[in-house]
Amino acid sequence: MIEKQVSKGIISTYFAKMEKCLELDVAIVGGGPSGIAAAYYMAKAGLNVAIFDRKLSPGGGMWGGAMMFNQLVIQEEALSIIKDFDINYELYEDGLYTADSVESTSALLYKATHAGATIFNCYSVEDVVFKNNVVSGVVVNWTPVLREGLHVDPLNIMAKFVIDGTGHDSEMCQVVARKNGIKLNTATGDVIGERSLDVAEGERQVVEGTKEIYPGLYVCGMASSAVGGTPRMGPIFGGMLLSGKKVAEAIINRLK
Ligand code: 48F
Repeated sequence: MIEKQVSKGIISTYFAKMEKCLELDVAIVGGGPSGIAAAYYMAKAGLNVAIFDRKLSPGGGMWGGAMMFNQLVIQEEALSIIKDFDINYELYEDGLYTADSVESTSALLYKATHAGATIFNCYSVEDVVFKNNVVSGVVVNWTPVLREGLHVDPLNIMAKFVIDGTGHDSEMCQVVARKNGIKLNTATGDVIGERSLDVAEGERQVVEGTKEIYPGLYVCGMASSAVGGTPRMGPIFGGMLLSGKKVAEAIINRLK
């Protein structure tokens, strides 16, 4: 019966995929550009890595360009990453390039999954696993369960490292600091909150601030700006991609 085969095919392969991810090398919370770029480079290096994103369509703030004008700007320093993802680009001026935001986001998602990263959409990460004062995994639930406010317990996913790629709210940093009374690796020990816009400084500091923010927990992309108190930068995306690549390289080195 084809009807039964269709259902069984989905269920059995989905749960096989999920079981493979119950113990990860790296759990990435948030499938924005920085998290997806990180997933791609780590999967390519042979790590078992998964992204958990609460939306139906991961990609974060990359789909819409700026004010829904679906173009992006990328600076020279990040061009090699654009090339790694086979994204078409055009020179605009002064070392600045433009690309189509829909093509760019699709390319990131395609390349990351094709390289072996697993993406779980419609998953909200509501907490971390915190063992012996080390972040050791994530606690996940269906986004619709949380939206409906249903009283349903989550599942646990263990990971050698967790990356907070949740964007402007740096949700994992917030939750770790709030629930466990610990100090983060920031100037104040807390989540400082992002500063107003300064493109050049924002782009520089988002990459500089990409680091292990607490044992077991790394931060990348806008979550790095938010936790470290550095400026936002608007719709220039080189810093996000460079931040994703930097966190991938740091973790690959740790796990070598
Ligand atoms: O914000 P977002 O795009 O992350 P990013 O990689 O990139 C930022 C840029 O898009 C842009 C910018 C560039 O100049 O400023 O804003 O830092 O994507 C974050 C993703 O995380 C998901 C959310 O749905 C989005 O796709 N997310 C956030 N919190 C959670 C989450 C959570 N608790 N659980 C699961 N997914």
